[in-house]
Amino acid sequence: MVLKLTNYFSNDPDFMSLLTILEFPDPRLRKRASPVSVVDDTLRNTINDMFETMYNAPGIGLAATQVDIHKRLLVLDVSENKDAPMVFINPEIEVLDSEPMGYEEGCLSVPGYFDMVNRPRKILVQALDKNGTEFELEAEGLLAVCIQHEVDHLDGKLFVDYLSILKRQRIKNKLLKDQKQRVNV
Ligand code: GNR
Ligand code: NI
Repeated sequence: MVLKLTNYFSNDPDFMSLLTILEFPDPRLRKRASPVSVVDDTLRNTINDMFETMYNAPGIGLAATQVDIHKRLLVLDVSENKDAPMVFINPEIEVLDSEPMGYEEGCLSVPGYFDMVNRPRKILVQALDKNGTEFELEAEGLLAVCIQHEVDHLDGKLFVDYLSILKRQRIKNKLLKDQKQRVNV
Protein backbone atom coordinates (compact mmCIF):
# COMPACT_ATOMS: atom_id res chain seq x y z
CA MET A 1 0.00 0.00 0.00
CA VAL A 2 2.77 2.39 0.93
CA LEU A 3 4.54 1.46 -2.29
CA LYS A 4 1.44 2.21 -4.32
CA LEU A 5 1.01 5.62 -2.74
CA THR A 6 4.68 6.40 -3.31
CA ASN A 7 4.29 5.43 -6.95
CA TYR A 8 1.14 7.45 -7.35
CA PHE A 9 2.82 10.69 -6.41
CA SER A 10 6.13 10.07 -8.14
CA ASN A 11 7.30 10.91 -11.64
CA ASP A 12 8.33 7.31 -12.18
CA PRO A 13 7.76 6.74 -15.92
CA ASP A 14 6.98 3.08 -15.17
CA PHE A 15 3.82 4.19 -13.41
CA MET A 16 1.27 4.75 -16.10
CA SER A 17 -2.33 5.77 -16.11
CA LEU A 18 -5.26 5.33 -18.45
CA LEU A 19 -6.39 8.56 -20.07
CA THR A 20 -9.98 9.34 -21.04
CA ILE A 21 -10.62 9.20 -24.78
CA LEU A 22 -12.83 11.99 -26.13
CA GLU A 23 -15.71 10.91 -28.35
CA PHE A 24 -17.27 12.50 -31.44
CA PRO A 25 -18.91 15.05 -31.55
CA ASP A 26 -16.89 16.50 -28.62
CA PRO A 27 -15.73 19.95 -29.84
CA ARG A 28 -12.30 19.40 -28.25
CA LEU A 29 -11.59 16.87 -31.03
CA ARG A 30 -11.73 19.84 -33.43
CA LYS A 31 -8.83 21.77 -31.88
CA ARG A 32 -5.62 22.13 -33.85
CA ALA A 33 -2.66 20.83 -31.82
CA SER A 34 0.43 23.00 -31.24
CA PRO A 35 4.00 21.91 -32.00
CA VAL A 36 5.95 20.32 -29.15
CA SER A 37 8.79 22.64 -28.13
CA VAL A 38 10.70 20.40 -25.70
CA VAL A 39 10.96 16.63 -25.55
CA ASP A 40 11.50 15.98 -21.84
CA ASP A 41 10.57 13.45 -19.12
CA THR A 42 7.15 15.05 -18.64
CA LEU A 43 6.38 14.48 -22.32
CA ARG A 44 7.76 10.92 -22.10
CA ASN A 45 5.38 10.27 -19.18
CA THR A 46 2.49 11.45 -21.37
CA ILE A 47 3.75 9.14 -24.15
CA ASN A 48 3.74 6.16 -21.73
CA ASP A 49 0.19 7.00 -20.63
CA MET A 50 -0.88 7.23 -24.27
CA PHE A 51 0.59 3.79 -25.04
CA GLU A 52 -1.17 2.27 -22.05
CA THR A 53 -4.45 3.89 -23.11
CA MET A 54 -4.03 2.75 -26.73
CA TYR A 55 -3.14 -0.89 -25.88
CA ASN A 56 -5.92 -1.04 -23.29
CA ALA A 57 -8.64 0.26 -25.68
CA PRO A 58 -7.41 -1.67 -27.76
CA GLY A 59 -6.34 0.45 -30.73
CA ILE A 60 -3.50 0.58 -33.25
CA GLY A 61 -2.91 4.32 -32.85
CA LEU A 62 -3.67 7.28 -30.62
CA ALA A 63 -3.24 11.01 -31.17
CA ALA A 64 -2.75 13.35 -28.20
CA THR A 65 -5.85 15.32 -29.27
CA GLN A 66 -8.00 12.26 -28.47
CA VAL A 67 -6.94 12.43 -24.81
CA ASP A 68 -7.44 16.22 -24.66
CA ILE A 69 -3.74 17.04 -24.97
CA HIS A 70 -3.38 19.54 -27.78
CA LYS A 71 0.22 18.90 -28.74
CA ARG A 72 1.52 17.46 -32.01
CA LEU A 73 2.22 13.99 -30.68
CA LEU A 74 0.98 10.54 -31.66
CA VAL A 75 1.72 6.92 -30.84
CA LEU A 76 0.94 3.78 -32.80
CA ASP A 77 1.63 0.08 -33.04
CA VAL A 78 0.37 -1.67 -36.16
CA SER A 79 2.28 -4.91 -35.45
CA GLU A 80 0.53 -8.26 -35.10
CA ASN A 81 2.06 -8.99 -31.69
CA LYS A 82 1.73 -5.47 -30.29
CA ASP A 83 5.48 -5.28 -29.80
CA ALA A 84 6.42 -2.41 -32.13
CA PRO A 85 5.53 0.87 -30.43
CA MET A 86 6.27 4.00 -32.48
CA VAL A 87 6.25 7.65 -31.39
CA PHE A 88 5.91 10.64 -33.71
CA ILE A 89 6.45 14.15 -32.36
CA ASN A 90 5.76 17.15 -34.67
CA PRO A 91 5.13 14.82 -37.64
CA GLU A 92 5.22 16.22 -41.18
CA ILE A 93 3.81 14.19 -44.06
CA GLU A 94 4.94 14.32 -47.69
CA VAL A 95 2.89 12.36 -50.21
CA LEU A 96 5.09 10.02 -52.31
CA ASP A 97 2.24 8.31 -54.20
CA SER A 98 -1.13 10.04 -54.27
CA GLU A 99 -2.86 7.00 -55.82
CA PRO A 100 -5.83 6.46 -53.46
CA MET A 101 -5.79 3.44 -51.19
CA GLY A 102 -9.11 2.42 -49.63
CA TYR A 103 -9.19 1.09 -46.11
CA GLU A 104 -12.03 0.26 -43.74
CA GLU A 105 -11.24 2.75 -40.96
CA GLY A 106 -12.36 2.90 -37.37
CA CYS A 107 -11.55 5.34 -34.57
CA LEU A 108 -11.46 5.11 -30.79
CA SER A 109 -13.21 8.50 -30.76
CA VAL A 110 -16.00 7.13 -32.97
CA PRO A 111 -16.63 3.82 -31.20
CA GLY A 112 -18.50 1.10 -33.07
CA TYR A 113 -18.28 2.61 -36.58
CA PHE A 114 -16.17 1.52 -39.52
CA ASP A 115 -16.23 2.85 -43.06
CA MET A 116 -14.11 3.02 -46.19
CA VAL A 117 -11.76 5.99 -46.50
CA ASN A 118 -9.41 6.73 -49.41
CA ARG A 119 -5.99 8.21 -48.69
CA PRO A 120 -2.68 8.53 -50.58
CA ARG A 121 -1.05 5.09 -50.62
CA LYS A 122 2.55 6.06 -49.94
CA ILE A 123 3.95 8.79 -47.71
CA LEU A 124 7.21 10.04 -46.23
CA VAL A 125 6.99 11.10 -42.59
CA GLN A 126 9.48 13.32 -40.84
CA ALA A 127 9.21 13.56 -37.04
CA LEU A 128 11.08 13.55 -33.74
CA ASP A 129 11.33 10.36 -31.69
CA LYS A 130 10.91 10.17 -27.89
CA ASN A 131 14.50 11.36 -27.44
CA GLY A 132 13.90 14.43 -29.58
CA THR A 133 15.95 13.01 -32.46
CA GLU A 134 14.70 13.66 -35.99
CA PHE A 135 13.91 10.66 -38.20
CA GLU A 136 12.30 9.90 -41.55
CA LEU A 137 10.13 6.95 -42.49
CA GLU A 138 8.50 5.78 -45.72
CA ALA A 139 5.14 4.20 -45.10
CA GLU A 140 2.64 2.17 -47.13
CA GLY A 141 -0.31 -0.05 -46.28
CA LEU A 142 -1.84 0.02 -42.81
CA LEU A 143 1.05 2.05 -41.39
CA ALA A 144 0.46 4.81 -43.97
CA VAL A 145 -3.28 4.74 -43.26
CA CYS A 146 -2.76 4.95 -39.51
CA ILE A 147 -0.19 7.79 -39.62
CA GLN A 148 -2.49 9.88 -41.85
CA HIS A 149 -5.49 9.11 -39.61
CA GLU A 150 -3.51 10.25 -36.52
CA VAL A 151 -2.07 13.39 -38.12
CA ASP A 152 -5.63 14.30 -39.14
CA HIS A 153 -6.57 14.16 -35.42
CA LEU A 154 -3.80 16.68 -34.67
CA ASP A 155 -5.47 18.99 -37.22
CA GLY A 156 -8.92 18.48 -35.67
CA LYS A 157 -10.07 16.13 -38.40
CA LEU A 158 -11.86 12.78 -38.03
CA PHE A 159 -12.38 9.92 -40.51
CA VAL A 160 -16.13 10.62 -40.48
CA ASP A 161 -15.34 13.95 -42.21
CA TYR A 162 -14.57 11.91 -45.36
CA LEU A 163 -18.04 10.32 -45.31
CA SER A 164 -21.29 11.82 -46.62
CA ILE A 165 -23.04 14.46 -44.50
CA LEU A 166 -25.91 12.01 -44.08
CA LYS A 167 -23.69 9.21 -42.71
CA ARG A 168 -21.83 11.64 -40.43
CA GLN A 169 -25.12 13.02 -39.07
CA ARG A 170 -26.42 9.53 -38.40
CA ILE A 171 -23.23 8.50 -36.55
CA LYS A 172 -23.34 11.75 -34.56
CA ASN A 173 -26.95 11.23 -33.46
CA LYS A 174 -26.35 7.61 -32.44
CA LEU A 175 -23.19 8.44 -30.48
CA LEU A 176 -24.90 11.38 -28.71
CA LYS A 177 -27.71 9.03 -27.70
CA ASP A 178 -25.16 6.46 -26.37
CA GLN A 179 -23.33 9.19 -24.47
CA LYS A 180 -26.52 10.49 -22.83
CA GLN A 181 -27.53 6.98 -21.83
CA ARG A 182 -24.15 6.44 -20.15
CA VAL A 183 -24.53 9.60 -18.07
CA ASN A 184 -28.00 8.46 -16.91
CA VAL A 185 -26.86 4.99 -15.73
O1 GNR B 1 -7.54 1.45 -33.55
C1 GNR B 1 -7.69 2.02 -34.63
N1 GNR B 1 -7.87 1.28 -35.75
C2 GNR B 1 -7.84 1.82 -37.03
C3 GNR B 1 -8.32 1.02 -38.05
C4 GNR B 1 -8.30 1.48 -39.35
C5 GNR B 1 -7.82 2.74 -39.63
C6 GNR B 1 -7.37 3.56 -38.61
C7 GNR B 1 -7.38 3.09 -37.32
S1 GNR B 1 -6.78 4.09 -36.04
C8 GNR B 1 -7.72 3.50 -34.69
C9 GNR B 1 -7.26 4.14 -33.40
C10 GNR B 1 -7.57 5.61 -33.46
O2 GNR B 1 -8.68 6.07 -33.34
N2 GNR B 1 -6.58 6.41 -33.68
O3 GNR B 1 -6.78 7.73 -33.77
NI1 NI C 1 -8.82 7.96 -34.49
